[in-house]
Amino acid sequence: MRFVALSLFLGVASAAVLVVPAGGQYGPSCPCPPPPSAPCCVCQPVRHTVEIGIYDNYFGPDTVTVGAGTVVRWINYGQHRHTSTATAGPWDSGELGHGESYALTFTSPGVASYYCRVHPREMRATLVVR
Ligand SMILES: [Cu+2]
Repeated sequence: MRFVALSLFLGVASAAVLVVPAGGQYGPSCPCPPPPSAPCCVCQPVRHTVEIGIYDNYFGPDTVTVGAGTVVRWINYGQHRHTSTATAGPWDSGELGHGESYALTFTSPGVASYYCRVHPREMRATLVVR
């Protein structure tokens, strides 16, 4: 019975999220204006974004823990070209120049090691998704 009550509560909570008043947060890809305009689509909630810096020649921070559903964005602040490349293969940003970035959404828990293909010896880091 407790579980049922909790589910109902969560149902009410998520219904409330759908009627965020003007000024509420909407995803960058959402094409429709916020209420009170007539709803034209279902807007996705804004995803939490975590930034990881790429420098010459290290990732900072080199170990990052995020919650499932988080967008992780690597930004190259260095002067040289670098990559964010998963050791086990799930992603490879390709070479990023100064100021370029690469973003992924991590939807399920796990631990991934990644490195820079240009500087594989010195640039190594870990991403933990909980
Ligand atoms: Cu590099």
